[in-house]
Amino acid sequence: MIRRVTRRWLEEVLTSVPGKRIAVLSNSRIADVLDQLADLLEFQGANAFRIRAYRSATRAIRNTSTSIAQVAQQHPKNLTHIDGIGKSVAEKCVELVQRGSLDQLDQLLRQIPKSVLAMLRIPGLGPKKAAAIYQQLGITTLEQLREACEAERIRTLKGFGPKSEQMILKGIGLAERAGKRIYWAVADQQVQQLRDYMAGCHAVQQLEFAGSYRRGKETVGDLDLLVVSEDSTRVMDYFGRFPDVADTIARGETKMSVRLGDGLQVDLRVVTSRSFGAALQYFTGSKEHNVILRSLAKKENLKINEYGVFRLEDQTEQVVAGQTEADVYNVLGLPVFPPELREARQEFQWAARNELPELVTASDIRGDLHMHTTATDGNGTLEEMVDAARKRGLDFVAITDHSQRLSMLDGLDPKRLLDQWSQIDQLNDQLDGDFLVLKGIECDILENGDMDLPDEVLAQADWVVASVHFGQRQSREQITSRILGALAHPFVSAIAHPTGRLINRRDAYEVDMEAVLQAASEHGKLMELNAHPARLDLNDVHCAAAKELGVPIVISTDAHSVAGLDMMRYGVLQARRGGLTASDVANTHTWAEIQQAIGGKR
Ligand code: DGT
Ligand code: CA
Ligand code: CA
Ligand code: ZN
Repeated sequence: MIRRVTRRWLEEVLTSVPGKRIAVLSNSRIADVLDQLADLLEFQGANAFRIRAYRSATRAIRNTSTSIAQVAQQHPKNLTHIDGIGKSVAEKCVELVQRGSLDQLDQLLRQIPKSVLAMLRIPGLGPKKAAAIYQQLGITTLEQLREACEAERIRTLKGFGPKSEQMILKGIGLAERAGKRIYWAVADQQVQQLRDYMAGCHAVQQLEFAGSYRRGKETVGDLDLLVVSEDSTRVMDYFGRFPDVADTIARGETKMSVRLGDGLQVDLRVVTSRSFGAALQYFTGSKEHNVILRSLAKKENLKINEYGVFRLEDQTEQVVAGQTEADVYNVLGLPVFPPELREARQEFQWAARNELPELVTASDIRGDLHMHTTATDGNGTLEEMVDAARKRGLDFVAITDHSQRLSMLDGLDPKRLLDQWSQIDQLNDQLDGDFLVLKGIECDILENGDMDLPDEVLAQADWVVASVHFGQRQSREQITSRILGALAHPFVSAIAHPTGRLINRRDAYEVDMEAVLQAASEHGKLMELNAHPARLDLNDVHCAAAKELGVPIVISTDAHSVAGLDMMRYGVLQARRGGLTASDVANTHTWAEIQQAIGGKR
């Protein structure tokens, strides 16, 4: 186990800004460090009891609401009063909080080759198995590991089989991809910091982030920063002093690339105001979109590049556009495509027919139909979640805690669910029509295709999202038929996170999405776009396919805390990439209208 993808970890993604020093170490951050220490000790073959002690301590640290950092600072002796934390772990906590690192961990990190550490990061491999591979086959790099899998040498080791080779190969792919691209939401935090910082440079006249970030792509490879200035030297000097810059990769007259502390590359280009629009258009991309644009320009006898649009007349080039992005597109007879649509999918056809969709915006959203409370694995109480949703200007929410099968998350059995629903009735009475709380449930679709709760219970819900949490490794036929079954079920309203993927962490399960969307359309059901930055499920392409079939998308935060409600905008961004308008998105409508769509009040 390197780092299981737990809900807490997913929430943490958003609070762990890469490269930023965190003033107070969060519990999950502390647990991550101790887990890493345990991993490396296990890799070295340390005493199993010691490792187990670390593991149970990290579990305890993740599960307590007491701030370990605070206790370690103020009353270090009290640390051992927390269940699961012994003397030696307590000492580690104090050291970590005081020094910001652990001496023992630093030493181990120096001893074990970097490439071996990369092996430890492969999902499903784990320290023990990695150690066996390292010691018995002498494998030290991911490349060697891949070769050994392909040559079927891994299965010669005790405890490994053909299946493990397949798993490792898949894991290598994931680990490699994970190292290269970051979640859009994490890129966004870095962008905000850079924006704030660059605003302090007087030589900067205008500034914009282009590239995949501006297009809202689910993951971002590097950041592309465009600055208008007359003094590129000053801008680049200032940029180089950004506190999180780890090293400068390259620097020229007007171009500079740096690497930030967490490995993220930022490309800076300084341009004149005359060519800002052209540069913004060019560096926003995508490359494929630009290829089409260039060929359209050529037909008009125009040339387009990052400096402007030029007309070729008698061997000379006349500038016809460049200052604004609108000029650049308009001179070619095109509308200004929203950046999210610039992927060379359908945008040019839409423009030709004058049918460019007016994309949904965050302010169109009226309700949030998937969230959890302290009744299961959420951090906010029913009242806190409702209060926070009202403060965010929503009109309605559905409370959708987990169903009983998720027993480790305290999933609700019929009795507890009905209790929660009567609390919701009372809450609605108090709210007196100002806001609507819907009685919902996130009901598991069991391995055999049955729903996790009896029909007579589901029949009383206002809103049921059905999801696959177990048996994700079943065949394409099995999983598809489970989801088709749920869609045919009279009391199911929508399918939650329909492919189960976790970006950079876990692939989507095998499912026939065409058949699923077809069935959703036939039964008048909705499909979720889960807004969590690590999910974004359905993705942009699936959303576009749903739209084609007239299947409404419901964008939901799946919030497990009050802060989780703010993830809505990440979902909206992907919906925009899928070309969805407000009317394509169910939760831009009133609850009464949504009810109509899912077949009226039952
Ligand atoms: P990323 O960074 O991998 O997430 O994706 P992008 O799209 O940000 O790609 P990047 O950073 O390599 O380049 C930024 C933009 O610059 C890209 O979207 C389009 C433009 N661009 C870069 N190289 C070329 C090229 O060779 N031809 C054309 N037409 N455009 C390019
Ligand atoms: Ca980029
Ligand atoms: Ca770039
Ligand atoms: Zn959920």
